[in-house]
Amino acid sequence: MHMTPDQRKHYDEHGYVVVERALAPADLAPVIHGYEDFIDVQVRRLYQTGALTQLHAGEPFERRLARICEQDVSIYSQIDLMYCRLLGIFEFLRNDRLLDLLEGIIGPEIICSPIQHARAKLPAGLLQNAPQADDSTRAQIHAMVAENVAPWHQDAQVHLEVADPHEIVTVWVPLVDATPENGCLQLIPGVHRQQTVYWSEGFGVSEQRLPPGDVVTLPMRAGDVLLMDKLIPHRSTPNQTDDIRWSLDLRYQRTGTPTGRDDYPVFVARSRARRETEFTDYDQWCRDWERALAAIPLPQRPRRQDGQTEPRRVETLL
Ligand SMILES: O=C(O)CCC(=O)C(=O)O
Repeated sequence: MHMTPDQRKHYDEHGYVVVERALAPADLAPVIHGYEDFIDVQVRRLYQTGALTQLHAGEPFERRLARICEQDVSIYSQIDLMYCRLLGIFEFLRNDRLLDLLEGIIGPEIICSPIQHARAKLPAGLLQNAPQADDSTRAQIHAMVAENVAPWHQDAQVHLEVADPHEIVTVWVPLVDATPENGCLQLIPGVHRQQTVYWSEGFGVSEQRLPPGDVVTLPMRAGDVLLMDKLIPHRSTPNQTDDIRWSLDLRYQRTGTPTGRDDYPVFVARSRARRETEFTDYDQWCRDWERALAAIPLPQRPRRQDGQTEPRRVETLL
């Protein structure tokens, strides 16, 4: 599906657009089934060792991992896509419907940035449902639930300054319906026009430091896709339901531009000019991530050098 002129105009003016029903269930199914299979294998392994006393096999995709986490959190910590490295995810990163939308913004030469995540946003009340968990598990649950609530930030905060002048599009894809109850995204439109990185790595930006503007809450259905400029401030709110709000957030940009995280695997997702450069080697992708993470674990990646809260103006090069 290509972007309509109205969608493109909305993106330019507001710095984001939600494309409803951009993806079919068949586009998301390999990702969801990949996670279901991954979780099932891990659960059965933990059950064998006695770490889990229940399989929770009857629970649906959006709830099973939450029930598991009440007892053991080790699966949760492997869920992000660079650790899990599912074939379904690798294929999804090159999904034609996604790339068609992106082509409307970036043009036909597109790379997939390594700044990409799968999120299993846990219920805020998970700890209350885990009275039997030991102290260490309870502490981990507490931290995991907290890290799932993204405070106000711009995605430009999480790449190095070298990528500041370049357009980077965040693609946010809910795998289940995202609602105000389970912690959908909120954003402040139009801020991209100020061409300013407002904060550095200072996550947890206070409301007082936000650039002025109305906050838009974005409920989305599974199959909808949000495209968002890297300078748009956004956050997600706590998940007040019993289910997990699963989502992917991916980033794409024009081939040849720095991602600002160039120690990690970047690849050509689409090239109309040089088809042979499109990256299709799943095993190589796995090896590339393995090697990169062994060299620099994600928590130790280089960070921006500018101050925690000083605004930095950027001139976008197109
Ligand atoms: O999915 C979320 O809850 C937060 C996502 C986010 O902040 C991002 O993609 O930058």
